[in-house]
Amino acid sequence: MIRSAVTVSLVTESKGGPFVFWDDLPAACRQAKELGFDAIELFAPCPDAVSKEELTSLLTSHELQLAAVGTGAGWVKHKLTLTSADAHVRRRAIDFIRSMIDFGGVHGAPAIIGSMQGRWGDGVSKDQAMTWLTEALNELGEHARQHGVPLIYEPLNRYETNLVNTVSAGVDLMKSLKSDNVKLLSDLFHMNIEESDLAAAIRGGGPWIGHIHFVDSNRRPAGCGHLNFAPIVAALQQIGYGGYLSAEALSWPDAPSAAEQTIHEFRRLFGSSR
Ligand code: LER
Ligand code: MN
Repeated sequence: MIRSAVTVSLVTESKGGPFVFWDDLPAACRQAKELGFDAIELFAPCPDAVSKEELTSLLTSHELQLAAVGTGAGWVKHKLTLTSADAHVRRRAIDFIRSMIDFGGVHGAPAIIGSMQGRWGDGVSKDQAMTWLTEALNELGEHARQHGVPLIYEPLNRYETNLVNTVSAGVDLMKSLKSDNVKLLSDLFHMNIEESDLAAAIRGGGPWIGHIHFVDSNRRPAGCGHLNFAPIVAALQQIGYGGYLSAEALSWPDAPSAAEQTIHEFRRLFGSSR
């Protein structure tokens, strides 16, 4: 069954970024519940930003799931990437993601590797960067297995990485891994920049797609840009997608309106068919 999620950021350095709710996790959970979301996706500065007990209590009292946790704070706060020329930085990046996998894993949620993948250049060849990325995904994918969750890897648009920009390049990377516990994230904002046909790209991603960032062309909530969602919904149904559509969108025009717009659009698109 396709389920709805809404993002919550606790990372002050990311202010202005594509997250719906900010700073106040209890208030975000209350509003997510009131609007009828199935889950939240959490962007936290570090694994001890919220204790296991507090998060369990917030999720259970609001009957919410944890859809996923982001790891981008490792980049935003500490400038760590998996493809840095500096071996010490690469190791710290892996350790940070490992700790975020454990943070989400105890709540049954996968961690997402997006901006932590970094980019090639500055003395690092593309081949070298892809080798480091592959090694990290294999190691971290197997680490996630103990929690019974996959590791989620996100292709990004060309302005954010030069490693993997499309779903099809993501599938090639997934096929090259030793670990079979890594899945792709399809973010409709990035796809709108990189794909020539979003629905065809989703069909090509098929079973490799494990998470969706549900957002419009301009990173505003779904329905506030120029994406044509009908073929995207048909493609998701065709591949039998059964994960989250998670609103990683700007808080536009404000957080409550962005969340409300997202859930209305989600219901309009999926109605009773999910
Ligand atoms: C960044 O643009 C993004 O889409 C995030 O999900 C990656 O961490
Ligand atoms: Mn995203």
